[in-house]
Amino acid sequence: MHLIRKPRWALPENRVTPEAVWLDRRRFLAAAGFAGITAGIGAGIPVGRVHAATAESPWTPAPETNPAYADAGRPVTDEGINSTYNNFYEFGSHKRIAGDAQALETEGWTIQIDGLVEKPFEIGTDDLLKQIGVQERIIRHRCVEAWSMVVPWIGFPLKDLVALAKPLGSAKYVRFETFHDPNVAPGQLQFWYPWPYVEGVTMAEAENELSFLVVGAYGKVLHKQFGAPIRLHLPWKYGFKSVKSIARISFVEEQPLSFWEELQASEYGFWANVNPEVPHPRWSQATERVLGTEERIPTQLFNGYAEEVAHLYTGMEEGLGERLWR
Ligand SMILES: Nc1nc2c(c(=O)[nH]1)N[C@H]1C(S)=C(S)[C@@H](COP(=O)(O)O)O[C@H]1N2
Ligand SMILES: [Mo]
Repeated sequence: MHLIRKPRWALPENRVTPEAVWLDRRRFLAAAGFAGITAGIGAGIPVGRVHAATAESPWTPAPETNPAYADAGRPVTDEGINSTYNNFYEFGSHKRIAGDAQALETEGWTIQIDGLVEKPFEIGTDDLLKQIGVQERIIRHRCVEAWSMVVPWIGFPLKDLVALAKPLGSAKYVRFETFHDPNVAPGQLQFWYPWPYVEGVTMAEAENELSFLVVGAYGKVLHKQFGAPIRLHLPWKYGFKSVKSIARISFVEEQPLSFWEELQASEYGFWANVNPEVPHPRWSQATERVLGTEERIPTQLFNGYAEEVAHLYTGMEEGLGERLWR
């Protein structure tokens, strides 16, 4: 058989890195020229094998399930499926990053809290958990690539951390930054991406009950591929807003420029609220594929969490309408 080694960008569209393709011309050329770098990353992990390598639950008794989020309306996604199908570009621009993500050292992890706060400080995630109690929430997650899952997260409301940080009245947004260490995360050698991964929310969004800082899943310490030791989850927004492995949280006046927005502003906007009526340039958002069952179901406005968050966007065209993406 005669094999022609095509460059990555010559693959058919459905085989190309889902979330990341169609970069602007400058980045595209850089990507094409250095396609070789990515070739060896992420040797395949068998589908459905739990790739956890996590400690048993450090919480005794087990965290209580928040009764408001005890039922996501469909079954929890199988842990084996969920923990082997992840977006975590620091470890490669494909879904099978679980193995490589085990290189992440989470012992002694600290978060820097700075910007418009009474006094900037650094705090260990362990110390944070001594001060803030955790709960479980069974929550829907919807990726802009039109797949979804249900996860039993363990964590605490972001607003508890906001209270601890004591932001000044001038703070308008919260900016999150992932660690940056190309020695551990080879994806960060892909220089056409604007590392480190950054995301942001308004203060009102940060103080909403639904904004959740996640430190565990499936009753265990958070799996590394889920964004250990601490990641954000914003269930009414597309998944890319839910930044993983947070190393820095800043209170700022200007709207943060996120990783994806910086990469491709025509496809990834600041608000990114789930809305079945506003198609992404590459994917209709009308329906979603449920991981595990592979069922196609209709997508709901705000991913079904309108009751909690719709009021944040009343009269705000950008939050809902055609300007969703830019
Ligand atoms: N630091 C970082 N955070 C990230 C990402 C990433 O590549 N890097 N991917 C995002 C995307 S696109 C999605 S859909 C979710 C995936 O979370 P999961 O792997 O736990 O399902 O994480 C988000 N957070
Ligand atoms: Mo995503």
